[in-house]
Amino acid sequence: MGQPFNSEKFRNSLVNYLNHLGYHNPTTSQQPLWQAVCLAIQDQLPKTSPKKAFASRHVNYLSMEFLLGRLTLNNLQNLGWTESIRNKLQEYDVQLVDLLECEHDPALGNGGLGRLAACFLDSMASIEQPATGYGLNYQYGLFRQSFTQGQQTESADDWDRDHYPWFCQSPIPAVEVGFGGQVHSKNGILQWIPDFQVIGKAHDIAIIGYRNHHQQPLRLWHASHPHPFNLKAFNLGHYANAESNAIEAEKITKVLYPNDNHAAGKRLRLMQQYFQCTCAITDIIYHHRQAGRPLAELPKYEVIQLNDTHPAIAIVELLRQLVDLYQWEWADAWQLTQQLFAYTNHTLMPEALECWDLHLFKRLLPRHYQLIEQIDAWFSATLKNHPDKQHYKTSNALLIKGHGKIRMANLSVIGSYAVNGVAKLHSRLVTEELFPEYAKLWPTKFTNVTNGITPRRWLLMCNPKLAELLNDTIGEQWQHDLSYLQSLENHLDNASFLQDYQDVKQSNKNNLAALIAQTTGIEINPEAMLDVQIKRLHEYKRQHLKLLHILALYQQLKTHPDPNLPPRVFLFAAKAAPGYDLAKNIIYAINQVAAVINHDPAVNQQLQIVFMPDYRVSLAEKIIPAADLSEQISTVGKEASGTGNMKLALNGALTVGTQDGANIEILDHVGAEHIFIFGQTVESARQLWQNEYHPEQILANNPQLQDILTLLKDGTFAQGNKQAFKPLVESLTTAGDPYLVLADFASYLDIQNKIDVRYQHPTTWFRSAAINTARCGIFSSDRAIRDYQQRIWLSDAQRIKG
Ligand code: CJB
Repeated sequence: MGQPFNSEKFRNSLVNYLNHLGYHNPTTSQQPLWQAVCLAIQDQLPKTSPKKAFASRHVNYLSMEFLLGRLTLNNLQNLGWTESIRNKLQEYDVQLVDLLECEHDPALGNGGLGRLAACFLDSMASIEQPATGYGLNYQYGLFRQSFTQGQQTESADDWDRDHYPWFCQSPIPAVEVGFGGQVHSKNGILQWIPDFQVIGKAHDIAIIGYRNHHQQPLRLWHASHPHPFNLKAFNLGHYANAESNAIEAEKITKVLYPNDNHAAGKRLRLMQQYFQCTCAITDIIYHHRQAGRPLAELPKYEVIQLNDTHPAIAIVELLRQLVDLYQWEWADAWQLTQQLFAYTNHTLMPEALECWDLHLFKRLLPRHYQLIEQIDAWFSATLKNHPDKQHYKTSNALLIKGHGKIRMANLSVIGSYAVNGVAKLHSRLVTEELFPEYAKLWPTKFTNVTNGITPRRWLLMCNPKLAELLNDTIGEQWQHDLSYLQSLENHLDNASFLQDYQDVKQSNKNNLAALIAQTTGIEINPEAMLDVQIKRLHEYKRQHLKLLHILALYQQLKTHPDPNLPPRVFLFAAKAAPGYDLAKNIIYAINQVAAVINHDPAVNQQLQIVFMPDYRVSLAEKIIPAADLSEQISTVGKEASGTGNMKLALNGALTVGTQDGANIEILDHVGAEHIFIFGQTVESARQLWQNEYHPEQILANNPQLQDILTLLKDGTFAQGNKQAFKPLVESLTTAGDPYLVLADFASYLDIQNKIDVRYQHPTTWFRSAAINTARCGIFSSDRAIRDYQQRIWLSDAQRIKG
């Protein structure tokens, strides 16, 4: 049930805010009007949620990233106020859709990991799992991307956090956070005296549950200096020095690191992590004590869920606060710590597993370093009677002094009572490949929770036409429990339902076609199959495999025109980390190939390529409802789960995918007839890697592949420049093709031919699409949160091992 909306109060607040912003009527320029509307809505929100008795512990979700996307429509929809506001604004001749475009996406995350955190907040508020999200209030979010002659260029993403209207006042005490300095011993008591102090201030965003009058905070911390201006230095004429402390402190929450699945190992990043964790731990303890509860009861009421290893230093910070500030015995403090933390692993990629340089760490956090040595010693002691003691110690220690490294994943496993992967396959590989020894030592610690997506944003909000069709066909219950989509199965033989389903897709494609024309100038054929690959640009995600497919079609059509080949639009959207040269070369290659193919009348009736710049949540919301085919073609074993795969399948795109991550579970649910699976299995890939994979042999035996690589090497797509795509070509050949692109090429082409055939039969195609919608209810993040409750967050006695 939605909350009651007070139209009169809204009008008064709106006028007041506009006056305050210096405008005198609601038909004023859109940006301030949007702000005033959001503030006027906030005025009607209750300041706190009604108190209820909750069975589950309070969850503290620690994440360096929350990729929220725009909040305005999401909030309106969850409150049930969209129509009221739409109508109210129409009285002033203002269209809600136009106003919503004023909101700049809060892009405080890179990709899947940050977006998952945002979906989980929505679900926790909607199913009333008490929770607080803890993160950073970055001044600049993920960079904005544009293309200059086909190459990615980046610019700073200033989302104007100081005027973001969805922040609300939070009466939370500021937190002091220290860095550097020395540890002194005084009367046998160790005392850390940092040499640089910053202040953390909290900014809350209310996360509004779906039609349940419930809201809870996402608490984002902002760093500043307690004495930002040094008058003495200024008076002496040292103008730059006068503000150097402020600059140093504010640097901490200046910008989001733009790496996805890659740890850069920078000092500032460690400062960010420590800053965030100290603020969160201090806040958690503060609220616990405010409630009159003894510290020893923390694990009875609280859980701290670590979203990957980025906030793992929180484990050591809690230990430090207990030992140093509250004078606990080390062993007691460590025992409590281990009962409080749970760790979600999101990747097996070695370059993404964070290892801190020991010297850097020790200089920045000398007290924490000592505590890490003690944890390491504790771990060694637990192995005292183990038959394979030495091997376990060397392969599992969190400190490897010989290499001068601290391994954060090891710290996370040792310091947590639960560890989970994010899809069945991934969780199996976590125990088999990443942490085999830990899994033997502590088998009950490890579990799986398959990821999920919020159906509010990823269906109800982004695909209103499909939502309406679902309401008309099966009623509205699916909005509260996505498993109700199953009842669509009863309508799959109803020709008029399938026609309506197809019409919704076509209408969404027409809308997207208009947006593509507006943003790129390319007029796509909206009747063509829309084949989309939208995700971060990474070799393991294999946008270059898609490119090879396009080149195969191009060459085939050039040499043997085939009017029966159904037209396709290949749509890419992806950002490459600014320092990831090969990923940028792949973007460049796709753009250059697009420029040639889109202008070649011999092929452009059947092949069109669009690379939409600046992929972000609000763009995903427009692409996903329109997609026919969802490309989920990662190298097996590399994509922990994927969540774009779930969003696309739910919205009726058929998946072409490898047996990787959650693709496998999508296959299990939708059935093999309604998905296109190809390529190596984890086992066959493992064998290839173990027996020295030879891509050159594949190439030698495949003339089509040779021709395609020649096209990339002979300057066809780069005005004669033969070097333009050298990094890409080398990665597939001389560099040994580590992501098995050539190994999967033939199988990929084969499945794509089958897809072409299937697409020529719309009735079968759209029946499969509707089946995907009907059978993807399981991928709701509400279900994922319930799994966390059952498998991880409930107390030991209540927990069911998954
Ligand atoms: N993931 O987005 C990131 N960044 C990382 O640094 C590590 C992993 C992704 O997390 C998603 C949420 O669990 C997964 O679906 C995805 O496979 C993984 O790459």
